[in-house]
Amino acid sequence: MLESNRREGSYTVPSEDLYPFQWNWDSAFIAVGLAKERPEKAEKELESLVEAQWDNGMIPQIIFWQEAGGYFPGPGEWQIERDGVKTSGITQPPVAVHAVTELYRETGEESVLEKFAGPMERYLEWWREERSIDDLVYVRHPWETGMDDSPAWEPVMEDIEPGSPDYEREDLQLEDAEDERPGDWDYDRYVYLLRQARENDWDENTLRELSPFRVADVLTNSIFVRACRELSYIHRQLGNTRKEREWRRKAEETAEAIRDRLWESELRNFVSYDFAAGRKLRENTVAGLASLYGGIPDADQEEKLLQNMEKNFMEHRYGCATYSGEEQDLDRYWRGPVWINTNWLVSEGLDYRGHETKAERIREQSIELIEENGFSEYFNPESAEPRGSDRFSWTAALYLYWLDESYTSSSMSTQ
Ligand code: 2M8
Repeated sequence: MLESNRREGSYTVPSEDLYPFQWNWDSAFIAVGLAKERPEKAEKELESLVEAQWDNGMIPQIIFWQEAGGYFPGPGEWQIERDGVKTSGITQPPVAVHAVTELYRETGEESVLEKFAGPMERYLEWWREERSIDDLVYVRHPWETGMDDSPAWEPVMEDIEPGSPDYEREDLQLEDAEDERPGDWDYDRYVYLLRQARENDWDENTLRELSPFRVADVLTNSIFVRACRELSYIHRQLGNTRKEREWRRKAEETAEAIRDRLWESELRNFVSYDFAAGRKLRENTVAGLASLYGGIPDADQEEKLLQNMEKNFMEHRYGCATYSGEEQDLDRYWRGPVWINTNWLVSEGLDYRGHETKAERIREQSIELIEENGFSEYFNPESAEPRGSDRFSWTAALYLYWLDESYTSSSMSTQ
């Protein structure tokens, strides 16, 4: 399936029917999954991501290497072409840095580190320079978080008056899409934010003031911290002691800001912060649990986070649900279903912090879910029924990662 989703021998589309281009964090998860069995393909996957990197260091969310129908918003809507490459004008969480170290650990090839150290460093510097306020990184579109219609974004989206933008969705052609995909209310605002940024030439200085969506997403921040740690590890391997220390310090600065400013004791979870309105977005989502992956929580926070996880995210037949709260809908996108990439982030995080049994349970449940129901985009946590696209690449790639019997957590070497 991964072979048939690969294009031009280099990158893999998330799925043929719904997402016919290259996506940033999808490619990173795919490279993680391919690193052991097909390292040369994992390397190509990352090379094509880096090839589309903007001069300012940003790696785009979508790269339109070739024409394909069936997706909105396509290249015509974004209207961006740089050095002959068409892309979108936003990014996604920087999982790619960890994919590089994963590939290195599997192959032992120092050339991998030499090739990717520069681009990954420029990417993380871009986050720090263009997208951070007081040590927290922020996103300016729900698509940048990867968890597009998370209930956490609702208060921010409610403050946006999108008018009646003219556009046509393509995703509703998929069977049951109306019950599973984000609604038109969300899409009107997605389009509004896209067009506002386009009208302002994607200029981060302007948008930092103007965009109504400026959110320190806890998931992106946790992944950013982990990425800084992985970059520090890359520098250590390459003998760059000064940079090794510098990136470890940067990781710690953001980790501290998350601990101090994003903890929500009533929920026993970390939450995101809305810079535009100056408020916490108090929703209990898997994004907060992924703080484990960044090694964020202090001992007390960690104990409470694990209690919350057991009670509210592992209560179904299959864990982890992506959201627990009033807006929960176990069939709809990022509002409750189990996703394999967030299960990977949480289980890696649990291993990282020494909770191997809990990590193992999530892996076992994920493997069972996939073996009985296929490589779906997401799953209903109670009925296990497949949802979304049924040939979804990161589901297959992370399944390969877990299947490997000699599986050992890669995370320990960066501690
Ligand atoms: C979904 O997001 C795209 C926009 O980026 C969409 O719905 O059109 C999300 O699940 C995101 O996390 C994922 O990277 C992307 C491609 O799989 O699809």
